[in-house]
Amino acid sequence: MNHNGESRIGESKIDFDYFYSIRPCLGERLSGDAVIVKQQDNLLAMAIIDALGHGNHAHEVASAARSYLQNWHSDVCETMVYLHQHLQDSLGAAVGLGILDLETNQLSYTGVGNTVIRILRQQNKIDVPRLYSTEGIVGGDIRQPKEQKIQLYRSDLVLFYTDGVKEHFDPQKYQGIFTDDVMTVAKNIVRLFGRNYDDATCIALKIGTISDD
Ligand SMILES: [Mn+2]
Repeated sequence: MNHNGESRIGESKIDFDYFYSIRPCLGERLSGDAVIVKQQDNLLAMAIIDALGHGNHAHEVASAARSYLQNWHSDVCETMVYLHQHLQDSLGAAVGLGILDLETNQLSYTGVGNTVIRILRQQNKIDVPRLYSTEGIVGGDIRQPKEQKIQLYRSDLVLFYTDGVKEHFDPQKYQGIFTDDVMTVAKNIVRLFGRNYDDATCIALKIGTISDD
């Protein structure tokens, strides 16, 4: 579950570092949440999946979604629609999909259901536009997915988490959120803000150095 990534493209260089932490619901051995982070050329795809319910059955649905997403498309909405079709005979899932262009540092996002994407930016407390998921259940009932784009900058912290983590947790309640490494951040968010009676999952992605030399 520990991954570090670095990408060098042409003359420019963008580093990123990520880690994800998945903790099953109290009393369950398997999680109904799943994560995939996969780089292909200059694109980094990230998905967070929260299958309906928890336990074994949810785990199977989440695993099916995860396997399917091994072959993601560069268009987030297209990927979401295909995944929706793939999960049609299942209980369904909430899914957040992000694709980061490592040349431009632009993040495309689409989400269905109650997974959360949150971007924390430290410098000057500049407000970062919020990205939203639309209502629905992937595999059940969805509207046409909407793509949202945001420009990321060095030291931005991108968090994806499932509803087992408090949606509006206060980052101020975690002092080291901007200074700790991504492994510590992902684990601490689950530990500090997770609910015991649901699967709780967090992906922490930190944008690193961008240089043209
Ligand atoms: Mn959940």
